[in-house]
Order: sequence, then C-alpha cells, then structure tokens
Amino acid sequence: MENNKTWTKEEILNIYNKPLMELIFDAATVHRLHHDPLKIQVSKLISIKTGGCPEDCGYCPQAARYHTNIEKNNLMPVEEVLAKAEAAKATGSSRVCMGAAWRNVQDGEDFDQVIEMVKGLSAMNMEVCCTLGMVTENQATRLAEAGLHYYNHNIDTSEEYYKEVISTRGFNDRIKTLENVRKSSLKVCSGGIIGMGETVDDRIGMLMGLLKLSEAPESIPINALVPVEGTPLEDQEIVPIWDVVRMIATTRIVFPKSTVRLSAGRMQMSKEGQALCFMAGASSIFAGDKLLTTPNPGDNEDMQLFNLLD
Ligand code: SAM
Ligand code: DTB
Ligand code: SF4
Repeated sequence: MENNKTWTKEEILNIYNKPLMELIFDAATVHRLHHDPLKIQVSKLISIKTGGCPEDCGYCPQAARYHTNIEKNNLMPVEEVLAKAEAAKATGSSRVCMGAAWRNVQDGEDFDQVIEMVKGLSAMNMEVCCTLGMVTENQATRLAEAGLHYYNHNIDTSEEYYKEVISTRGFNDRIKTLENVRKSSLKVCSGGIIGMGETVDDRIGMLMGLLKLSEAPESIPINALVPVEGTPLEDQEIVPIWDVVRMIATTRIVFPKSTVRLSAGRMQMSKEGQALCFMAGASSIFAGDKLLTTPNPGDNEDMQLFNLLD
C-alpha cells in the first residue's frame, strides 16, 4: 500500500496533541473517506507454539528467561488449529492469526507443519495471518504460495526506545523482515505497543518508523501493554485510555487506508473507551477469551459491545 504523503515528526506530534474532540473528529472524517465506519473486522489469535522463546522482549510473557505463569507448548497439531479456526469462524471471525514464540522461522519439519496449517485454513475460506518471528524472503514466498494473506511483525516502538525494551535483536532486524515480507506477495501487518514507559515522542517515532518502510502496512495493530507478572515491565501502570484513543486517531490520520487494529489491552478498557477507539478509526479487534497467553474480553462481552453499538 503506497505511503501517499510525506510527514514530518512535528506535524504528527501536532496531530497527537490536538484537543481530543478535534482529534477524534478529524480521525473519524479520514476514516469515513476510506472505510465503512460500521464494519469491525474480527480476527482470532491462535498460539500455535507457546513460550520458551530465546528473545528478551521486556513485555513478553513467552520469553524463556522470565518466570511467568504460562503453559508452554510445542507446535500444535494441524487438526487442532483447524478445529479452533472452525469454532472461531462460527462465532464471526473472518481471519485467523497464528502466533509462534520463535526468534525466527527455521526451515524444516516445524515450518512444513505451519505450511500445512496455512493451506488448511485458506481452504476454509478464512483469511490467514502468521506471526512467527524473523523470516527470509524465501520463507515469506513459501508462506504466500501456501495461501497466507498477512504476515505480522511489529516494530513495537521508536528505534531509540527499542533498545530499552529488547536487547537480543535490533530495530533494523525487524525492518529487514518487514522488507522481506514486502518482497513476497504477502500483506504486511505491523504496529506496536504503548504503555511501556515510552514518551509521546517515541510513539510518534514508531509511526515515523512505519512511514520509512517502502510501503505502508496494510494493517497496523495498536497494543496497550498487558503488564505480566515476571516480565521486566510487570509494574508498568495501565496506559490511560485517552492515550490509546490519541494513538489510534493519529495512526488513522497518518495511514488513511490501512486497517488500524485495537489489539492487546482491551480487558483493561471500558466499553465506552473501546467505542471511542472505533470512533477514532480502529476497525478491527482480536476475538476470543485469550490473546496468545493473556485474557481477552471473550465472545459474549464483544457480542454485547457490538449490540450496543448497532
Ligand atoms: N515471536 C513473534 C514476534 O516477536 O514477532 C510473534 C509473537 S509476539 C508475542 C507478537 C507481538 O505481540 C509482539 O511484537 C508485541 O507487539 C505483542 N505483545 C507481546 N506481549 C505483549 C504484552 N504483554 N502486551 C501487549 N502486547 C504484547
Ligand atoms: C499483535 O500486535 N498483538 C497480538 C498479535 N499481534 C500477535 C499479540 C498480543 C499478545 C499479548 C500478550 C499475550 O497474550 O501473550
Ligand atoms: Fe519471543 Fe516474540 Fe515474545 Fe519477543 S515477543 S519474547 S520474539 S515470542
């Protein structure tokens, strides 16, 4: 997707800091030009390989080096993934996103098994997304040929703040994978997390990072940190909903055609807060009572929310 305007950091900062009602109005206006404001796309996350990751991402409960209370699992059998996807399809999910706690994809048996999952899911007429860590151009192409639609790989924060949160790989490794994905026919899903102790400048820096990609991501997840006991960020305060709304609105204005996803952190948001996020241009969520390892509102709560907004 083309980046059709050049932005300076100051311009984006001025948008972020606008009076909130102006900001939401501007974002809603841009949203309506390119998207149906009544449609919220729903994706189901499936953690196909949980925990034991060699990386040290400070927010992540799946890093092997932190002592968190999660159930670790080897790669899930293909049939189990397909059964979970079938159930999610029945409750309204149009896309399945498979996450693996890997540093990178390694060619071999496990990758072959993921390829089978992708084939099976796309045969069910669902959109399919994967987030498996770093990939080469060749691996991205294999995934695309198996029927994958999107690859998720977040830049998470600004280049400057990245080093404060992760030491086992650099910001440029993330960019490299995103460019590898872009060279295949896959669509790119990339965004980040707020509430990790970063400054507003870092939040804008993250958007600048996405603008530097050769093309804008088709999908941009905005996660509010879910502080997990045992991780270095366990004591972070829950990010105020106002910051989430500002971040979503700013992302919507800077990337008018991309889908902005209100991702992790909805357990800590009221229905009114989430409604403001939709007004500000978010048009996608993750469904189900679990994200990868942490709780999510679940189908009943979301049904209530959608009924209220209908
Ligand atoms: N291992 C792969 C990777 O790092 O790309 C894929 C899975 S990883 C869990 C996917 C994304 O989940 C991370 O990039 C991060 O943005 C998000 N994430 C992980 N833990 C989180 C948390 N506690 N709160 C919010 N978002 C989180
Ligand atoms: C994204 O940006 N958020 C999702 C998905 N992409 C893979 C993951 C959120 C994970 C939250 C922490 C957990 O449940 O482990
Ligand atoms: Fe591993 Fe991904 Fe978690 Fe980082 S975010 S520790 S790479 S699973």
